[in-house]
Amino acid sequence: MSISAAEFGTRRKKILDNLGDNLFLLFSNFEHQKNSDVHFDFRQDSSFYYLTGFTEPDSLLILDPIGVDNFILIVRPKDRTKEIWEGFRYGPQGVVESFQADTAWTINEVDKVLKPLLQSRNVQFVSKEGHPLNDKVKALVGTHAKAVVPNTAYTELHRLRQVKSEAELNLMRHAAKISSEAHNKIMLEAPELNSESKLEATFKFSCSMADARDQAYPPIVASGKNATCLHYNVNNQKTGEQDLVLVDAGCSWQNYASDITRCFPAKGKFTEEQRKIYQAVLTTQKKCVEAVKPGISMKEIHQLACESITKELMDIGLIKGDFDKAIEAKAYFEFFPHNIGHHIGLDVHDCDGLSMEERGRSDKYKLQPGMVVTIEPGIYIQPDNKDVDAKWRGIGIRIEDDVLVTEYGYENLTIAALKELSDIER
Ligand SMILES: [Mn+2]
Repeated sequence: MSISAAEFGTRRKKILDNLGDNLFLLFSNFEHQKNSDVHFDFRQDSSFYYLTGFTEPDSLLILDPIGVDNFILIVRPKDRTKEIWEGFRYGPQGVVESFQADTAWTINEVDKVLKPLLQSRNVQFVSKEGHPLNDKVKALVGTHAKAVVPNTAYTELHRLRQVKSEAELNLMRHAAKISSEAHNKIMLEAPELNSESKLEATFKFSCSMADARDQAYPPIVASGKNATCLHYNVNNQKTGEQDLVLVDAGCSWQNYASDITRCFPAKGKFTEEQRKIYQAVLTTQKKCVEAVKPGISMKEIHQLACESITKELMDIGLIKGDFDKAIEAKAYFEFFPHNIGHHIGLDVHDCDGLSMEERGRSDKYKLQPGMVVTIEPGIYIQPDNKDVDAKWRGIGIRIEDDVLVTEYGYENLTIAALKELSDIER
């Protein structure tokens, strides 16, 4: 199970066909220092990976629609000493043989390769501060190219990445399955574990034992009132007897992400208040998942979530007054301050051409078959919310699944992760 060389080729062809006579340049990621000569785990740039399948740092992709060579890679040179210390490198010859590059050169030869290609050409590229070739490429483009023109290829690339192929979906299904099982395992073992750290370790252990070592993002393991902080991830507190634990975690498989949130009682039994809020979120989440189909926008699903949460919180008594007036005044926003979800793929927050603020609130894009989105409503009652009775304060609940848009509706990729109250307590 992987993306075939032919599929990587098809992706490049779609970009090449859209370039006219422009030259397209795309940097890979580069390594980031953690301390002294130690680096953070390296992860390839998603768009660079999408077009090449190549996972080494410090590289440069050149797509030239009118040249003899359409697909050119600039990569680190073979280096026996470096390879003894840091591991294997493909080198130029290796990337021609293994990644179907028409030609490849080392990063030391970038002048020689780029200069003739740039002469009186329009170029599409975005600079990447910190990449070892960034300054040099910027200078060469500035001196030799005709102009830097709008990066239409990058826009097209994002559009392509939104709609997943069957091969991509199989990788995402696999990531989703491993993460779903890891969530079930952590729920099962939770009563024996008394800290966020141990719960996080259980999740990661389960993924790694399924050979999915890479987490798509730092896991959020938030007990008690920590769950009311949306991106809590210090994960270093002891869990209390009465605490709910919110776990937002997902592994990646061959760079494709999964993203799941589940909440469960640390010791296996919901309190009355936790149960009511949980049921409100679950009802809303199921309604929103069922709304996923081609032609609907994330904004419409977000609106559905806002209305459902408002209704549920009115039934519980946490929002008072007239329904329409409450919606108009955005009374839900105090309890549900984020978007209903986002695209997911190579990036956990996958490209959709929108800013973080716009995600889930834009009518710009209708869902299409092959897109995968998260559906993740939540209700968070801040510990300092003096408008509600003290017994409600500090409850934070979110439920999140990864949902594929199909021709007629949806497929929930993470359905195996338990979310019914009775299943969780059992
Ligand atoms: Mn998410």
